[in-house]
Amino acid sequence: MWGMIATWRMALEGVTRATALLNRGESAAQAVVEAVSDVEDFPLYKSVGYGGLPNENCEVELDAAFMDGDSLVFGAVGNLVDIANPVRVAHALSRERFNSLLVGRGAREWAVEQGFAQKKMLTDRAIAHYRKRCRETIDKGLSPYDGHDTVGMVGLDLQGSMSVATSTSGLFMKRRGRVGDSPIIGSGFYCDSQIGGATATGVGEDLMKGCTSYEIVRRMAQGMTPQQAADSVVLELEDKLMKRFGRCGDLSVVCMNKDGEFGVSTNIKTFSFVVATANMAPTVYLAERLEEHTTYTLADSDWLQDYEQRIREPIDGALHYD
Ligand code: SD4
Repeated sequence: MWGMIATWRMALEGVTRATALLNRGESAAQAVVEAVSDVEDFPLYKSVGYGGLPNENCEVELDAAFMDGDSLVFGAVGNLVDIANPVRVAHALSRERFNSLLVGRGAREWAVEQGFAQKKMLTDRAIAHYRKRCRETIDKGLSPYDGHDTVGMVGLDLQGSMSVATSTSGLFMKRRGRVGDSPIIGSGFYCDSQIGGATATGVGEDLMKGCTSYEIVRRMAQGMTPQQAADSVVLELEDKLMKRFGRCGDLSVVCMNKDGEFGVSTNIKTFSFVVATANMAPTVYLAERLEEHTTYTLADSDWLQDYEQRIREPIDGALHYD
């Protein structure tokens, strides 16, 4: 059995390519790194890699991570600037004995030294979004932090090995130097091939309060199904934060166990995700919360078409897509 689950519709093309790798027996590690790299390269996905939205100083600072569920090694980068594929840097760091999590200047210096491709990651389109958001924040009082999606993927290969990878530009308009949950082991991602893997998207400041991904894997180890683990962790965290902190940001998670069974949970209106297994072609689902649990339905062709249109919509002031 092989399988893969990923956050958001934007993962579809990458997952589709990676499933061909998994199908012919390649490793879960390679599958998740290749699939996340595809998302990073696509200029119209505005929350990951090239074309990702900038921080409040209009700089694109990227976070990414990789974890191998066999050996539990991981690598992660935070605030990486102008390197084409942060997830590949994270993957390379996972092979180092020390310095597993590098941020800012140190992360960039190491990436350059290792020969990773440099690339200006700020696009005209992202600048146009930035200008628009500055106007909206002043005119309409919109939160500058709205608009953020992290790609996270869990993969299971034919050998029974599992891996997880994440990549994000973090919260739009974040403060320079801010690091979210995505490169933080246990919060944005966790994977153990003997149990399963999980990854999160949403407001990192809140996801980190629950060590969300580790907690999901821990509950799967104790016998919960992936769906029970995902829902119970998200519901309890939301409940706790509402009671003790008075508010709770967006929380969405996906997970898969070592048998290829998956789970999803969210506290937002529509959370899209992608699943593929040896028995199921890559499929986009839409998850929503009903009372105590999350349900999901197939994304229909209208939704998929709307999505295609939405990501291509012109933005005032943007001359090019990239
Ligand atoms: C962060 N969790 O940096 C990321 C952003 C994200 O959906 O996932 N948004 O906090």
